[in-house]
Amino acid sequence: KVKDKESLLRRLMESGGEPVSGQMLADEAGVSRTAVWKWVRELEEDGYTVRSIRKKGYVLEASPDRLSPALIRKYLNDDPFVSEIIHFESVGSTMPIAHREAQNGAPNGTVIVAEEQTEGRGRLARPWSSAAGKGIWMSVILKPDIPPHRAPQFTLITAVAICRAIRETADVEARIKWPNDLLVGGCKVTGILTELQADPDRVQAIIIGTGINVNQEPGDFPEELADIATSLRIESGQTVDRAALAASVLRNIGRYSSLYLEEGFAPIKALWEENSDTIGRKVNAVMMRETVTGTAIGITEEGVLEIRTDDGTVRGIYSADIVP
Ligand code: BT5
Repeated sequence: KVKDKESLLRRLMESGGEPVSGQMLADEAGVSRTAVWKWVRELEEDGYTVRSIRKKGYVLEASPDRLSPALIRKYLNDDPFVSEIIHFESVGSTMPIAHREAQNGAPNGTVIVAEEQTEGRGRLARPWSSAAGKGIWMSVILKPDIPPHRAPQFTLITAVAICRAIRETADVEARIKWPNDLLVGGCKVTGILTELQADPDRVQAIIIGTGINVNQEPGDFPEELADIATSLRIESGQTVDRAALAASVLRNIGRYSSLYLEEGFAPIKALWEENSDTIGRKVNAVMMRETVTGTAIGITEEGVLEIRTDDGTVRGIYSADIVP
């Protein structure tokens, strides 16, 4: 039902190019035709082109490159996972907003997405570069009924989901670097940040932050990232539709979370290992107090990375930075 500019946009998108009568929209919304016209004006201010055809109604002629909830929903095509999409032009970080929403009762599948983050962050409060209109800076709220020690597996579930979404939407093969990076050609294209609200024995909410570099060109990254970061556009040579990619990421997070909750970690583990850039490599796992050196041989059911050191012992790594 039409009730604001977002729902009006959805209606115009669904009409598939047929004019939608202003009077009909006004009646449906229980507002005046002038109010409908004001929503149309707001859409035009957001960069949409809406044509008004006399005696027939409104037609959506062009959409800007934006992560508008209506556009993401169009691509989601009735997929049941996403409950609400909250969109911002510019925020500090989507993470604290998602935490607040989760605490205030937002359901499983609530999504916070921003065109730009001015204080995007990674693990250990490291900065995450989030230029306006160039990527997918998004936090997803999940509320699975699981004990807290299983929560880190959602980083791996998300990595598998984003790999697939990137393959489907941008035709780029990304590889997973344990625990939370996706790489293309050795450069970082995506970072995942998983945070938790939990009681001692039960998860209240998992907040999954996804930072996907989509349409940056080589000169767009800050200097310190020039050699370590890449984007889907740089890798594929083509601009990627961010809304289509965001929808695919969300659909796949929904799909793989359900698979995990129904069948356990085994199917995820297999997919993860298939897409892994870490397994089989000689690595250094750098942790706060020590560095473990050896060959990465696999992940456990808990998502712990196993490294066989040179003296043959196998060490389980819960959290570290992996460097060559
Ligand atoms: C991560 O941390 O990779 C997790 C990044 C999560 C970002 C999302 S965006 C939506 C949500 N809201 C947030 O505020 N965050 C989440 P970590 O493994 O600690 O990696 C951080 C490091 O990646 C930095 O120290 C840089 O070296 C590098 N980096 C920063 N921005 C980058 C970018 N855009 N692309 C590639 N590498 C980047």
